Amino acid sequence: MRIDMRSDTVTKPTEAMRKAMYEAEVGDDNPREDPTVLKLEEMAAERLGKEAAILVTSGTQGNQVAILSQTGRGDEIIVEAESHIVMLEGAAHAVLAGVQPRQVPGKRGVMNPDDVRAAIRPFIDPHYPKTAMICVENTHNFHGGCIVPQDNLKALREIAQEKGIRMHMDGARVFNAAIASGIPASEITQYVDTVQVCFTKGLGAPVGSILAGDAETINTARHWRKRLGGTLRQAGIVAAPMVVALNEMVDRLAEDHANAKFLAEGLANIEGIDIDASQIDTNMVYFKVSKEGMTEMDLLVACYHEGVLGGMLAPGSIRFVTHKDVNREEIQQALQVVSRLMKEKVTAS
Ligand code: TLP
Repeated sequence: MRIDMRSDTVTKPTEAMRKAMYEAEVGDDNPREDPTVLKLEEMAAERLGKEAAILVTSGTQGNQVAILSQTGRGDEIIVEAESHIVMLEGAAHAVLAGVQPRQVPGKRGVMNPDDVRAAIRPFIDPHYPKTAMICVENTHNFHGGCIVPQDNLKALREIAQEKGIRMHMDGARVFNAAIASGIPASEITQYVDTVQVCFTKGLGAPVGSILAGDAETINTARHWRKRLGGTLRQAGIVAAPMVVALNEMVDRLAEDHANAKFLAEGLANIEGIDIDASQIDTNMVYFKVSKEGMTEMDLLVACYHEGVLGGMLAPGSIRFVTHKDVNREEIQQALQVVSRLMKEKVTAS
C-alpha cells in the first residue's frame, strides 16, 4: 500500500495529457513560434482575466520573475509572514531581485490591511527602502490551504493603488480557491497586477506554471525568464498537458476538497489528534498530535512505514494533501492506519 499525501505535486499526468504531449504541435518558443505555447498563454490570460500570460518552468520561477519584473534592487516587498515566497524559495527574492521582505503576520494567511498600510514606507528618507509590492498567497499553503477573502484582496488593492505600488498573487492553487468558493478565478485575480498559477499541483500537469498580468509587465517578464534560463525551445510538449489541465482538471478539484474535509473529520474523531475540521477550505489538512510521549514526527514516520505518506513543512504539524491520485477509499484506509497507530502510541526512536 502506498497512499501519497505528501503534496499535490506528486500527481502524475493523465492519459489525455500524455497523448497531448505526444501529439503537440511545436515550434521554437524563443521567437514565440510554438503554437501550443501561444494557445496556452492566450487561454490562461483569458481564464485569469489578464491581458497576457507567460509560460514559466515552475511556481518558484513565476513568483521570482514577477518580483524581478516589478521591483528594483534595494526595494522592499510586503509578504505574509509565512508565505511560500519567503519561507520556501531559497531566499531567491534576495539573491536574484535584491529585495528585502517585510513579513506581515496574517490570520489564516490573511494580512490585516491596517498592518499592510503601516508597513509601507514613506520614501522620504534614505534610511528607508522603497516599498514596491504587496504579495498575497491564495490559497495560503502554510495556513492550511485557506482562501483569502475577496474583501481583503479588495482592501489591499485599494492601498496598493493609493500608494502606487504593485500587487502580486502567488496563486499556485488559485483554482482551488475558485472552485471551493464558487468565485471565478478572473474575479479573484482582478485585484492583483500579476498572478502566478501552478499547473503541477492539483491540476496534475508534469511541468509548468503561468504568470499572467498586463502586456507590458509580461513583456518585461519575458526578459527575466530568459535571464533565468527559463525560455524553452519546443515547449509545446510542456504546454500541451497544461492546456488539458485547464480544460479538464479544474472542476474536479471539488473532489479533492470533499476528500480533505472527509479526512479532517475522520482525523478529528481519533483520540490524540488535534484538528479543527471546520477550518478546511480546500485540499490541505494540517494537524497536530496531542498525546503524551508521542510527537508529530513519531506519527509521521510510523505512517510512512505503513505506506501512508504525509509531510512536515514546519516542525509541529503534519500535512496531508488530497489530490486526484488518492481516492476516498484510500483516505479511509489512511484513517484506519492513523487510528491504529495512535492506539499503539508509536515512537520514532
Ligand atoms: N509548494 C510545494 C513545496 O514547495 C512545499 C508544496 O508541496 O506545497 N507557491 C506556493 C503557494 C506553493 O505551495 C509552491 C510549491 C510554490 C509556490 C512553488 O512551486 P514550484 O514547486 O513549482 O516551484
